Amino acid sequence: CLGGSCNQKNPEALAQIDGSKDYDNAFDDNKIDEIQPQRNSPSNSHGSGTGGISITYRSHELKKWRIAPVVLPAGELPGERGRAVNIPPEQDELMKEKFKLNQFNLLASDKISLNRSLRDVRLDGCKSKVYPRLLPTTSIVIVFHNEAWSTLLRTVWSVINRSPKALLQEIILVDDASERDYLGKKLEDYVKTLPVPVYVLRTNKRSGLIRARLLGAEKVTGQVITFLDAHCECTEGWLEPLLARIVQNRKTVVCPIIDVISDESFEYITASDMTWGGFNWKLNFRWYRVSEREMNRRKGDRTAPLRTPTMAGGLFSIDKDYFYEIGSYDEGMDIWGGENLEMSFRVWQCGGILEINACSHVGHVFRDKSPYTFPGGVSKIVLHNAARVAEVWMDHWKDFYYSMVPGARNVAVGDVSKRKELREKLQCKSFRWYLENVYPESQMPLDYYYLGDIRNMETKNCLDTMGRKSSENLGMTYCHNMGGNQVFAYTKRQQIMNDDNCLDANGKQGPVKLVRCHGMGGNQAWVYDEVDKTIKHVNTGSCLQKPDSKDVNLPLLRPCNYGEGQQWIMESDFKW
Ligand code: LR7
Ligand code: MN
Repeated sequence: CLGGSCNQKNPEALAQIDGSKDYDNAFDDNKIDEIQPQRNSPSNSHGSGTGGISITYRSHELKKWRIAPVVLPAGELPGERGRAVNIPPEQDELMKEKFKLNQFNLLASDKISLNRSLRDVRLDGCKSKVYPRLLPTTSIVIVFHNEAWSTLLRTVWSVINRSPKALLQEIILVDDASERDYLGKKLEDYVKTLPVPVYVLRTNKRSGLIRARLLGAEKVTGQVITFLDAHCECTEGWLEPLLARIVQNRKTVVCPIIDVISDESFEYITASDMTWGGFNWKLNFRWYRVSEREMNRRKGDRTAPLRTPTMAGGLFSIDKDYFYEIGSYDEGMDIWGGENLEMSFRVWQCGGILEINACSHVGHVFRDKSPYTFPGGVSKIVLHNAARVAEVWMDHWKDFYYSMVPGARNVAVGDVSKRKELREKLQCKSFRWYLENVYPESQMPLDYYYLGDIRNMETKNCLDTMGRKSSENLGMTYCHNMGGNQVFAYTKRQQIMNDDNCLDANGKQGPVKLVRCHGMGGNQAWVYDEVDKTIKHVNTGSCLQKPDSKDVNLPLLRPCNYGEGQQWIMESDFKW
């Protein structure tokens, strides 16, 4: 969506749908990239059983999945049981037109009942769990800007249909200055006909999702606030597991597993229960595979609550009083972005717990692009919000963000003094504590000597990842001073890393590759000599050398000769 900061689907998971071998390469180590599912089989692991679906997703062709016609069992309406919707070829044009309105297949969504049925996607171990008889009530807060009618109301109906009535206090819809007629009086009239109290609040002036949520939260009369995006579908038994965790410890902030509602076909696709939230140096939220450490803490029980370093941001339950105690949201954040990491860091650093309850599943329509405007400019807003997170919560690790995204230094962060006071008042722990205790698997090194570009003395060019993925060759090009692919940290563990990849070589002559950091030295250990300026590969004793003239972009590993071609500059703010 937003200059590469778009939220990923949680697709690791898609892998487990049919356990197909096609997914063996779906992981780039722990990192879950934009993997496209490949699936040819009619059924899925949750046993819809009735068959009749035939869907082929093709990988490597982003967003060009070929969707074969869906054959519905006789009498079944489109999309029921979470099935994909089939658009006949003659409606192709119309479909494309409508897609632009919300950046998802609106025509498909409009063909599906607002009450559509979904499979019960829970693990068996979840279905048999018994929850406390007395659970708190919750108010559902849904903010939206120009949301489509069918997705918004399907969200509302899925809450109504699949939440125990006694637990559902009310649904609060917050319209963030939408410009579509049907979201006016028509919506107000419609919600009056619903069997539970549903209120429509209006921000009147475009406020962004953070301030819109704050407006909604103020009106909450339930004991727990549950936030949802405006294009979600709750499945059977989604609510109790969230509320039950809060009963056990009111400082727990609980997310469901966020399943994927296809933006192309509106198929409901189960996400993995082996995925948690992390973040990269650009401060984008990212899904990663759950660490061994956390799996062990849960004693391998896939139905046990999962402690997650960060949350996606849109779907979670929180005790209402606790929401305010820990500082609700940062009102200085605009439109979209940043608040998810902000709340994640804040909850952990200030004594709370952030969890994914694997027994709760809610679907969300993930899309590739944002459909709405960002008044003032996308990057300005997103950088502003992220910089506020970095400034308030990340201590000196904010340098990773600013080195990676130097443009953020030129964006005004605004006044963060109130948020810093909050951090003081709540006596929140340091970011080091967070990295050591909550997220030791993160790609933020705990201790490092240097952060910046690495320049060759002879050619004056810089090492560059060229945006390549794990296990591809390291590159080199002219120094651009724009951070990103040319930012490296030289760490106390002797790694030279960019985000989650480390320089790695496994022979005297290289090649030097980028490989997901494993933190165990070996092929990833390098020593920079401040005096002779060499970068020596510990295992082989060879030196990093500028590329040959015939292969200008490929740095080499060669016997050390201490010439300029093997000398590297990384000395500004070097911290020994
Ligand atoms: O100006 C705005 N006003 C709004 O009311 C902009 C947005 N919104 C509403 C919008 O209509 C939607 O209901 O805010 C909600 C979120 O916006 P989306 O759906 O366009 O964005 P998203 O799904 O990429 O949002 C994810 O990241 C956001 C960062 O600010 C929020 O945290 C969203 O809640 C979050 N969504 C999820 O966590 C669902 C799973 C996505 C992932 C990963
Ligand atoms: Mn969303």
